[in-house]
Amino acid sequence: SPFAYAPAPESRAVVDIAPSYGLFVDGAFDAAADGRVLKTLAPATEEVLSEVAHAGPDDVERAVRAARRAFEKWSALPGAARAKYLFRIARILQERSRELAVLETLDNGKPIKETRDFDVPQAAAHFFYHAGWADKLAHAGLGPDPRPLGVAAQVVPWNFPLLMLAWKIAPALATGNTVVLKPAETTPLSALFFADVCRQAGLPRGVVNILTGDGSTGAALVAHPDVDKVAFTGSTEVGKAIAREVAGTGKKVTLELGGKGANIVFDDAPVDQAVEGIVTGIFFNQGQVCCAGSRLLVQESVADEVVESLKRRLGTLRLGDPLDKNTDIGAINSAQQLAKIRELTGIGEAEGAERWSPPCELPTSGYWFPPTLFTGVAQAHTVAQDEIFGPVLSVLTFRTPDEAVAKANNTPYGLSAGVWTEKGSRMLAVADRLRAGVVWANTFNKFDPTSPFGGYKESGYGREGGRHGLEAYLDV
Ligand code: TXE
Repeated sequence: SPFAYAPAPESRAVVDIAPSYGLFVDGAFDAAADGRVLKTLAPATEEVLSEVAHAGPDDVERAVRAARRAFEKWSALPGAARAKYLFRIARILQERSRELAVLETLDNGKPIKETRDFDVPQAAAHFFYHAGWADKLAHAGLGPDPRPLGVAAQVVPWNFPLLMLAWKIAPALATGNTVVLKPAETTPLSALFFADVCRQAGLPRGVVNILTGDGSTGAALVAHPDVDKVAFTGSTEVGKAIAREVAGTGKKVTLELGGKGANIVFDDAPVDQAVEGIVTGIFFNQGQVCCAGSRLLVQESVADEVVESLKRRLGTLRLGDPLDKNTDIGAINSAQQLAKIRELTGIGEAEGAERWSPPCELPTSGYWFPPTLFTGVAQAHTVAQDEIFGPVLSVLTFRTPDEAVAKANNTPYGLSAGVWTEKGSRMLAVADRLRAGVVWANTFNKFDPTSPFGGYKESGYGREGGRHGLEAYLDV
């Protein structure tokens, strides 16, 4: 057929991946003190991409010391001087965006159109935005002379490796803090690329240090006595362990944890537009998004129409090679995450919810899961309560706005929600009663560095982005 699908793969040759990488401490790349390494795979193929150093306690010690030394000078620079470095970093991220997008797609498994159009430009946007704050902190409404905290220990997850790094490093540097950041064990490469960007920008040594490693590295970093501030994005379980660890130490902490976002669709919402928002809400990044709209709450009178339309739309999603520019659904990040998705969807079926996926061929190697809907879901079902963190949408219905609000709020989480209605008064009334850090109106998964982001309840505390995000890195 003249309309046959032609794959359009981005060239992986645009980025050089070295066979091994050291830790980035005090401006140089070095092996771990004990020589340990860990491998990082491409989740789409299970090919080993590279070997990175696995930092242990001695490396944590060295990195925190380097950050402490750098803090003296960095925090004493005029804000305008720090801004110049942040602007430079932002521009280099833009200039090297093609390399970075390919690298992130290879290491994470997400589609190139997401890394190209979202992760990398958003990361640059966070550096531009925070560069603008660096010389205006006295006007941030936080008192005349806000002070940096000192050394920030930052632990980030694998779902947005570069973007979560940007959310953490940009505000820390703008406010005069120095950083030791630990990327997730399955996605270390974009953080190491970022270390190279820091060097290229001439950032003074020790201001940013990158320790690759696993949870034990993260735990040692968080526990280090010379750390002043801990910023964590990851599982609720580890977030709680970190909160216990820092309790009583005086370290400041912000936590951005799990979610079970509700996308609430009223009967007056335009169905096609809502369906697009529902799809973006749960299938963006294979649903591995803390603020994913993983529960659809649809008004009973339009439930059948919305679900039918949603099924037709899911049939058009392309799953496959993440480097293909037409791919909508990439690979799941790790074997461990895939196992968790399989387990929870298995429980969903066993508990009696009805499971549906469009016909969809999965590649034979790599970690893959098809777009999946659960209908006939009750409030108490595991798939309505637990964060699956995969391309899996649970559909529930409601009759009245009160019922929609009650159901949306009925989880231990409170990170995100979406409301779809043409009625402005209803939009405002419902949004007001949702216990979620972000509520999107007739859209979903929209982000901007000017907006504070963060959770209620077990989704964590503190905000990242916007003016409120600065508070997490300042004493006032
Ligand atoms: O998270 P972990 P995992 C959720 C999602 C997912 C589940 C498990 O539901 O299925 O968590 O994912 C580091 N002290 N989210 O196991 O372990 C770890 O090395 C300090 C939601 O990958 O929390 C990594 O760098 N650090 C989420 C980071 O914490 C520790 C994003 C996150 O890993 C540590 C990711 C410790 N004791 C998963 N243990 C979101 N909020 O977006 C591990 N780490």
